[in-house]
Amino acid sequence: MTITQVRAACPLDCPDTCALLVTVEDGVATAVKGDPDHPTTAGALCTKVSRYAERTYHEDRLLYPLKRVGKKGEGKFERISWDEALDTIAARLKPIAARAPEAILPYSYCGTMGLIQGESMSSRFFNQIGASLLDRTICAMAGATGYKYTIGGSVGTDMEQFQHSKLLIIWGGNPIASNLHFWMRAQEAKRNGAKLIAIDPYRSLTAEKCHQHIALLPGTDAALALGLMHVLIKEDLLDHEYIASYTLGFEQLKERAAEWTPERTAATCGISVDEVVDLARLYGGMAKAGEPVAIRTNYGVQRVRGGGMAVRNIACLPALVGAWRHPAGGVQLSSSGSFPTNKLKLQRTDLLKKLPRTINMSTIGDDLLRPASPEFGPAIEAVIVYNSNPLAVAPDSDKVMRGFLREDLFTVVLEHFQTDTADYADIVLPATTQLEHLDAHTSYGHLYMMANNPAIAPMGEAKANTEIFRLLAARMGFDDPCFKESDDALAAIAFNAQDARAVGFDWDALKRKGWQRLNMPAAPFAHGGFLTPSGKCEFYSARMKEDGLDPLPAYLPPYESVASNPELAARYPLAMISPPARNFLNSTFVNVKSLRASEGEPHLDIHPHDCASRGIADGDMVRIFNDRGSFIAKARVTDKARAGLVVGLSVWWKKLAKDGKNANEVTSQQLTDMGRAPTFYDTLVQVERVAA
Ligand SMILES: Nc1nc2c(c(=O)[nH]1)N[C@H]1C(S)=C(S)[C@@H](COP(=O)(O)OP(=O)(O)OC[C@H]3O[C@@H](n4cnc5c(=O)[nH]c(N)nc54)[C@H](O)[C@@H]3O)O[C@H]1N2
Ligand SMILES: Nc1nc2c(c(=O)[nH]1)N[C@H]1C(S)=C(S)[C@@H](COP(=O)(O)OP(=O)(O)OC[C@H]3O[C@@H](n4cnc5c(=O)[nH]c(N)nc54)[C@H](O)[C@@H]3O)O[C@H]1N2
Ligand SMILES: [Mo]
Repeated sequence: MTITQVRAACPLDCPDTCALLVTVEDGVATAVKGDPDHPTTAGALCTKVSRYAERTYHEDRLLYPLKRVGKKGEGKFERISWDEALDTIAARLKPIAARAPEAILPYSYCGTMGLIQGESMSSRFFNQIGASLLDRTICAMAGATGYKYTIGGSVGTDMEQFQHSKLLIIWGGNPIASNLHFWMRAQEAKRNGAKLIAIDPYRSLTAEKCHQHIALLPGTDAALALGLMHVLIKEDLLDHEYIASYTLGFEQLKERAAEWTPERTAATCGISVDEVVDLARLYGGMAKAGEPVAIRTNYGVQRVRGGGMAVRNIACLPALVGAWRHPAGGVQLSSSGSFPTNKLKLQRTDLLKKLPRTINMSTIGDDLLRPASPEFGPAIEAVIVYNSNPLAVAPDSDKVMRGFLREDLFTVVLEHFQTDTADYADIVLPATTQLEHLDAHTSYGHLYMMANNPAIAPMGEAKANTEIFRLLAARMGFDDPCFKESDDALAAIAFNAQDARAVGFDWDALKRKGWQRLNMPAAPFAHGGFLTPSGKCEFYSARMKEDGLDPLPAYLPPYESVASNPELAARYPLAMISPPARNFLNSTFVNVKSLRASEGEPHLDIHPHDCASRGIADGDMVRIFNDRGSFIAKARVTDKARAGLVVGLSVWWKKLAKDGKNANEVTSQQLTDMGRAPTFYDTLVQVERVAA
């Protein structure tokens, strides 16, 4: 027997991007472990990725190309050859490409975060066609945009420093579930005497383990940040020197913050005046005493109408108190902007003959149903889905489903499994998993370039995304040499070796080592150097003004809340959020039995007050509904959800739920204030008991 260890990287959409060691025995992957030498992975993996081999060898893996023989959505398919699949696709796409290339739409997101199996050969293919561009907004665009206006780019506190923080504010994130290796460092900080505070409408697994939990109303974080600024300024808990040297617009900010008294803030956020004042005093007071104070903010705050502004306001706080001076101070939203990637070369944007229209992935429901018009352009006639499961993850799911049901729509899905989306495909193509293909990775939590070596041969007739698009390009008659480049050749240009941060990047060396740290200072903004046009932390943003936004930190109430929309709340009085479940990764892993068993079945956490009037008891089946749709879940009566809030951990595969539906039946296609992102956590619903 030959046993080898292969260096790999976790492909999942999670900030941790772990370094993996895959044990291969006679060509079979028998174990997936965390690399003990990689500083952030530190030998530990989440339960999901420990089961990655189980997922790869799952009995339901798609192993052959399939064509649909039943109705759309029915899930009846028949095996075909690769030749038949590729010929069919090319025959359908060619006439559309010749007549109205923008009627072709790629739909992809982060099933893999890989630079190679994500958007490289695929983008080249769609650029050559001149297909519609996809605005990939579904996750992080609101917050990234708000952060960019303020800080200049997705750069923040180095994850490897958080264990030295003395105050850690975990703001709109549930790291025990979704950022485990940050949480390990937060635990270390706690053992070193740090105070941990969670700001979250829900007592998540993480909030439960913090010293303090501030349970504000969803979508009110921007107001809380303004209230904190008010107290910091009023009580002079400021770093005047830092403000004078490295920030822009303090005088205007001061005026704006003056409007946000603790009383107004507390009323807006549904918390106490003391919670506002005490948090500001602790944060500003510790910073003034020279202690490192850090904020780990995450995407939970930005899935609401004012989500961009919420992140922007939070990102202003460290500069006010000079927290950036310390490596273990500041704020982290994402580290993705630290990586000098070569996306233009990977994606060959220059292949575009003219700039096509852009379709927002978050409004795919409406857009698939839109007829041709001068404003919209041609109706969408063909969708190629890869690395995504829109039927489960996109908002306003009934419309998404009706879109994909269109008889005249040609749909191709590249997948590992027969997902909810694959059920609507005309052609399904089997894709390889991370154990079977090569890739290069960045991270949005840490600062390491990562390599993923294939550990095993492709299962069945599965092919890597890149190979599928190479074959399709050949069938379409594309002869640019870029369609012949190998995955290794692509990976070799993934990072810009001329950039000081990636200096010395060499793909062969990275493949051998598995990971390499970027050259980044431990405290990125200790001496200013913000990535904004002014080089300062912009309390006042001229770019926001140009973009038609309030140039100062502001508060935009949710579209749907009791306070902001009383008419709607009269019918649908409960706010609903649907954050990630610990044992799933969005909709990935829902079909892995052991992980699904840990989650049980779709649940709805609901406060005892909200149950009493509705006659709901723990364990009852309830229907959650609004004008957009409904789904069924089992009620868990608990004060983890504050009164007026219900929580349905997500994202379930619809076809594995009793009613064939999930939380996105009730979420809306309204977009955020900036970044054109979805508002998953800006949803009013009613809940009723259903007969067993
Ligand atoms: N296990 C697991 N890990 C994951 C994922 C997964 O599905 N499962 N998904 C991955 C992906 S794609 C992402 S983007 C990240 C997301 O990870 P996080 O950014 O951590 O985001 P969420 O888990 O969506 O939300 C975190 C918390 O925000 C809270 N929240 C909801 N609304 C609000 C609000 O208005 N204000 C505040 N302050 N808090 C609010 C929720 O209750 C939740 O506890 O995690 C990644 N990691
Ligand atoms: N209600 C609600 N909805 C949400 C969210 C929420 O919090 N609440 N979170 C949102 C967020 S943050 C995000 S990021 C999106 C995530 O949305 P998606 O990016 O669509 O994520 P997944 O649901 O994990 O689906 C990814 C699919 O890609 C497939 N895949 C993985 N690797 C490969 C590969 O190499 N090749 C191919 N062809 N396929 C591959 C997987 O099998 C999986 O089915 O969901 C969003 N939807
Ligand atoms: Mo995400």
